[in-house]
Amino acid sequence: MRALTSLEIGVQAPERSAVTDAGTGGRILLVDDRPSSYERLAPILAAEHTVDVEPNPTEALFHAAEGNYDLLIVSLSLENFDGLRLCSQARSLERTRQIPILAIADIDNNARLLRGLEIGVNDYLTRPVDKNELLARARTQVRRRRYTDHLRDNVQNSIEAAITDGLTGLHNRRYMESHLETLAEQAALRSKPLALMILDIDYFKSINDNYGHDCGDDVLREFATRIRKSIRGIDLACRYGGEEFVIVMPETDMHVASMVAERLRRSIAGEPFSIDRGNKRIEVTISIGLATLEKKGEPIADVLKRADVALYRAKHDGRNRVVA
Ligand code: GH3
Ligand code: MG
Ligand code: MG
Ligand code: MG
Repeated sequence: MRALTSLEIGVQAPERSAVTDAGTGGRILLVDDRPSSYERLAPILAAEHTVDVEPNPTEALFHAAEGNYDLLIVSLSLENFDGLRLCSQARSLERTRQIPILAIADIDNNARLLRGLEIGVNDYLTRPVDKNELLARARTQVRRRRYTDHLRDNVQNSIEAAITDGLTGLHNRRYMESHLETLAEQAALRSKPLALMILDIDYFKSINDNYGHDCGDDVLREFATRIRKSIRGIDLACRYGGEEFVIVMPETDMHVASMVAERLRRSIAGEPFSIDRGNKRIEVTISIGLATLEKKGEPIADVLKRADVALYRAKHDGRNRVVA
């Protein structure tokens, strides 16, 4: 990869200026191959933003995809390349699609400007570029970019929060229930087995009573960690409620599921939980109820019900055991 030319022309990241502190200073990639042009524009922009200049459009696209830019400023009158084509490519690539583009056109290029707006250029300037107009338009695009990033992060966080159990980081019951039916349908469609287990910590109430609720929470977290370590990527684990967890295992028959459940049960009983930064060693056992999809089209709720009945028997028969 070719080094960017920003340093060659003496444009560097500005000191933290008032504008940068206010959060509007962005990272700008200026795609321009005429020294007379970028040697004037880059220093203007550098007063408020971090500016890189790239005269080569192919390189520019590469940098735009890798460089975490807030704004592309593209000269439409490049010597050896169509600036519009660059804009169009930036709009079609996944990694550059969301970066705002500010086009700079020669004044007689009206048709091309319209074409640019159709392609998805966000705003434009015509030469000769007015300093304050350049700054104002760049600032607006950077601000908008920051705002949409912020919105997107918020949406992603809310989605995460809605499907995750806050204590253990496993999926929550809602997520599990919205995916169970699909997993069952996929299994039926591909004639693959599907196993489901419900795990319940034995006498968890006494753990709370003996060590306190916070230690109880630590036990739940540690249990979740051990579950995570013992399942495959295609398995789905969730905290179903309180101290009860569900693991769904696609492409797993009863024989294999029993082995997985038994191994997990033994590993929990065999290695006391280290809680309170190792201060406490708490012995934990679990009971597991196991069931598999019996026939195509069977409602997954029936499988869940059978696993629950099996769990009840495991408890009734003395706990610390797997019942299918
Ligand atoms: P069993 O062997 O029959 O399962 O007995 P148990 O004590 O584990 O079952 P029970 O359902 O009587 O008690 C479950 C306890 O789990 C009661 C409840 O206070 C506790 N619990 C539920 N959610 C949490 C939690 O998020 N944190 C902690 N620390 N305790 C919880
Ligand atoms: Mg119970
Ligand atoms: Mg319990
Ligand atoms: Mg329970």
